[in-house]
Amino acid sequence: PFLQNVLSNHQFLHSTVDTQFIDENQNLFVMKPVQNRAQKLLHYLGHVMVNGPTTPIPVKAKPSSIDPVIPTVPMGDPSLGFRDVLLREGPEGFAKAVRAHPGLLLMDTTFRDAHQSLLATRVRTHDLKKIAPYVSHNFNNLFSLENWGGATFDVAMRFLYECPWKRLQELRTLVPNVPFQMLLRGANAVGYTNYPDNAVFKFCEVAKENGMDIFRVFDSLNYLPNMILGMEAAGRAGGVVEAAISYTGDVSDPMRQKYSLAYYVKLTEELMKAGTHVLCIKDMAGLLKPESSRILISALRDRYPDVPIHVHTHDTAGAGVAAMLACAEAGADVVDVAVDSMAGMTSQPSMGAMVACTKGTKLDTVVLGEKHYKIHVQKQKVTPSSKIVGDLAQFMVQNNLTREEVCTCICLYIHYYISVYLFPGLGGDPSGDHPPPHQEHVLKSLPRIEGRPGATLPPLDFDALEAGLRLLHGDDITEEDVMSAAMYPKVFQEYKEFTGSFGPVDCLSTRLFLDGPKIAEEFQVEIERGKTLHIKALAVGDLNKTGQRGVFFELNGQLRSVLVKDNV
Ligand code: 3PY
Ligand code: ZN
Repeated sequence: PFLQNVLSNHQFLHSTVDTQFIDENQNLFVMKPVQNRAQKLLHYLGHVMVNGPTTPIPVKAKPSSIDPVIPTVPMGDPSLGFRDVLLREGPEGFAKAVRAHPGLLLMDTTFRDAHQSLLATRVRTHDLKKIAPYVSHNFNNLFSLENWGGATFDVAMRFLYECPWKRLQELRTLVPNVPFQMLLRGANAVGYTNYPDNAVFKFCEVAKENGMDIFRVFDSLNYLPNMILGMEAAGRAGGVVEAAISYTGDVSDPMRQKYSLAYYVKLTEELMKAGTHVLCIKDMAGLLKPESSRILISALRDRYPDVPIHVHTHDTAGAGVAAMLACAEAGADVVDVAVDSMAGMTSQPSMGAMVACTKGTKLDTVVLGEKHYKIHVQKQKVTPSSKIVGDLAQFMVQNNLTREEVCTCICLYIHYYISVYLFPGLGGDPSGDHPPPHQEHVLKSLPRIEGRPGATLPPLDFDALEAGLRLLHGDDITEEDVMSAAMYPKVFQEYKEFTGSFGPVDCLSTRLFLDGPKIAEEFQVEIERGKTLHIKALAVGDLNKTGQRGVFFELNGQLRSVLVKDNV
């Protein structure tokens, strides 16, 4: 109608009207096709109603049929937190303030590792956003909130059909006062293999621009060149660098010499030389016990009195709280916990337990009062080697293979996962030798990468990548999209195709997203600020001759239908 009106306007047609404002502000006339997005969402909902969830959920948890009650927050800004120190003093000043803090500090992993460990990383931005203001107002004394990186980047696009960058941006707006922390897999960034160096640098730069503060950098093999590359990328982006040593073995057992105290002390020395702001012990398999914690942390504290020490563990064996208390008593500044309802088992130890165990002592977290515990909101080994080991274990079980058979036969699978990825050096080098089957035996004549794999990869051509994406997906490709495609080209492509067909599914509540609506259910979907769709699910029709069903809705008071192929 707008175009018709303009084209029938005499003045406009004879150029006697000043249209300079329009010429200079053409973006004002880029109208978003609201109807189209609505129709796409109906198509998605119809699809879920006919065929069930589109997202494989490898955990037994089901979305609750009861909408959670979101605790209210007072009007006005939340109290200041450590982020204010960071913004004011920079990473070095932040590290000093952490070290000077009298009690024990906590990082809350609920938004990242806790659900990565317990719920296959399936917690959606929609839900994180709802609780974020409460976290900002009540947990302002946290060292940090781990809410990004690790597997969340990939899973957001691959299974939740949402943009990981948007999650970061939106949470940043809602939580301005608590530092955000992410997990960076060294030269593997948030992926499973090395990227060209410039891709890792750019990734950290864009993450920092979007609100990330602290970068925990690790390598699954503690391969120093891979770690240093990640640390440099995080540091150059202006982030707090937290170099993380992956912990394995048992430093309290004199019989276990490969990963001894001397090994960790030496590695720490290298990381300190490389310039880390914070030192982290990353006990990703939950192996730390109180005695090994005491031995390790006191040795590092004695040698490096000024650096903040941060300890990460998993409560897999149930010893998490005991181990973290021992770490704190031996001089650790920060330990990782998750809110009680998302703690324990393969997740982090419970926040409530840590708070209660330190209350009234010199380690008092001073963070939280009792009221916070009311909030209810198989993993071992470390990525990407955890994936290789998991895949290999599955393959061995499926094919009934013994350890000896794996060591002697070179079947297609082993050829791929071990000889193509691990043994040629794509994953970096472990300390000492690879375990049997030895490299030469598996590799035979295949080439072997010497040194850090990313160092020999050609730089990524961001301009060419962006141009290709624009061609495929249109002009609204952002810098963040380019980085998503750089990390996960195929996953990004599928994510764009999915949202191209099914619209902004991230706007749906989690129950609607996973289960779809019940017949006669009425609900609202806010597709953008101020644009809310009022939808009622009316009926699912009979199967027609072509194997499809009509699904009927009321959309903003008007009857709408979509045809869905019945795959069941
Ligand atoms: C990840 O890389 O996602 C991890 O959580 C490693 O422990
Ligand atoms: Zn972890």
